[in-house]
Amino acid sequence: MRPDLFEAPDYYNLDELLTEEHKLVRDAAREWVKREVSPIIEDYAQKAEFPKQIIGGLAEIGAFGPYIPMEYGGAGLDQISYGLVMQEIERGDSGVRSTASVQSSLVMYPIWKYGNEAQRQKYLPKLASGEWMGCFGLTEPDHGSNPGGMVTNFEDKGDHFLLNGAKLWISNAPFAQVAVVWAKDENGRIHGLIVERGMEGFSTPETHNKWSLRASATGELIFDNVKVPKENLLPNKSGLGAPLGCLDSARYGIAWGAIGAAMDCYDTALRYSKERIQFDKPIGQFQLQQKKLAEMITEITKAQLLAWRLGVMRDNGTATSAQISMAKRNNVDMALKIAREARQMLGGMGITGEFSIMRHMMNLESVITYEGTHDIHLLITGLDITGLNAFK
Ligand code: TGC
Ligand code: FAD
Repeated sequence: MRPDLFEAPDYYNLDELLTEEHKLVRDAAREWVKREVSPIIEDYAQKAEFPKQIIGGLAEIGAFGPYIPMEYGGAGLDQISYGLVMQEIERGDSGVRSTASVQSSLVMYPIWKYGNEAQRQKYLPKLASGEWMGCFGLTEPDHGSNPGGMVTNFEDKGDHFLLNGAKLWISNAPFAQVAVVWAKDENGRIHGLIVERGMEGFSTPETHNKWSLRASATGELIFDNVKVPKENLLPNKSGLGAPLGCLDSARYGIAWGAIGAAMDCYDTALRYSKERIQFDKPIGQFQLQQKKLAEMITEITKAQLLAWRLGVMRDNGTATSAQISMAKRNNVDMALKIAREARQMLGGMGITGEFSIMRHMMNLESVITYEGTHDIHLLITGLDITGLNAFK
């Protein structure tokens, strides 16, 4: 891959909406991605391997639990800072952002919000430092968009729970020490259980042959009569709303992250359009190429404003789940369209690993599917504005 010459577009001077702390956090993450991710990521994506050596660096830039209080090892930042960190990481690679999203929003968040003090003390500091990595098991082979139908279940055996079932498409599963697993009790009520690597009957086979998120490890979680200690049940929230509450936090981060991928594609195409000569002119001089670039920066700017406003509402506690769905859906779709256009602007070079665009494009096919598909988020908006439920 070529040297990382990324310059972040800020067409509407949106930096003026950020505090000094936001910019410090953002710039530290940006520098780290340039130094530690860009030089290696293409190679790891080609090898279909997660670069484990960056775990310590991710922890240092506050990517593991950005908004988790410092007393538990988190960075204690606000939601805008959290979003900016996700934006910068995904500028490097969506798979690396996935690892951070899962650790923060899907593992640390439920332990912090739904766990008891002993669970917080035991798990959060180790997860914040990256000493332990986590994964989140909600999706099952037969229950993706409708997780409420899950069949993974546990029985109360007196001194422990007995867990059975399987989860599919689980980010970080192949190497995670800790899994937050959603399963039904004997009454069909959904609860979160903390399952640890090494428990008998628990295995995590890796999913191979992905053309997307190749630098992120994905796998299954298989529970074959796993004895889970009773103290590993998350006591403070149950029902489908518990895992969906975690998804709100992760989807918000993705709304920012997708902007990073889009910015990288736009910046690459813009630079290429000034350097590539055809018909004795830089291709950027042709109206068709200018149309593509002008539409890209317009869409990026709109997405930046949407994410920033959502962050403000998250910080003052007024953002709704439906508003988060709108931002996740819009911004990922925006990024995917920009990746496709940018790839065309590079002609044949656009399909190679010399440039990041094709990798972003393939990654975004997962991002538009996970954390609720493009269709599901549209139906959530539809329900919110009409009051009529397409899922029932
Ligand atoms: P429904 O009856 O609407 O809701 C059940 C209960 O949940 C509450 N609720 C929420 N609570 C918090 N946050 C949200 N976003 C919530 N949405 C709903 C709701 O109020 C209700 O509470 P209660 O107290 O009345 O019981 O549920 P439904 O079965 O009709 O399903 C609704 C639907 C389709 C929107 C939902 O199930 C959904 O979002 N499906 C998409 C599934 C999904 O997003 N899976 C993601 C898996 S994790 C993942 O992809 C990680 S990728 C990680 C990475 O690598 O970055
Ligand atoms: P399905 O639910 O089978 O959907 C298939 C199609 O039907 C989609 O187009 C969908 O939009 C459409 N559809 C479904 N229902 C409706 C409806 N009511 N109306 C209209 N259209 C509908 N899950 C986890 O729990 N943890 C993870 O860490 C995780 N990581 C992932 C990593 C990757 C790389 C991928 C690809 C997925 C990951 N997932 C994870 C799973 C992800 O959340 C699911 O793939 C997603 O929710 C969709 O479920 P599904 O794949 O079963 O598709």
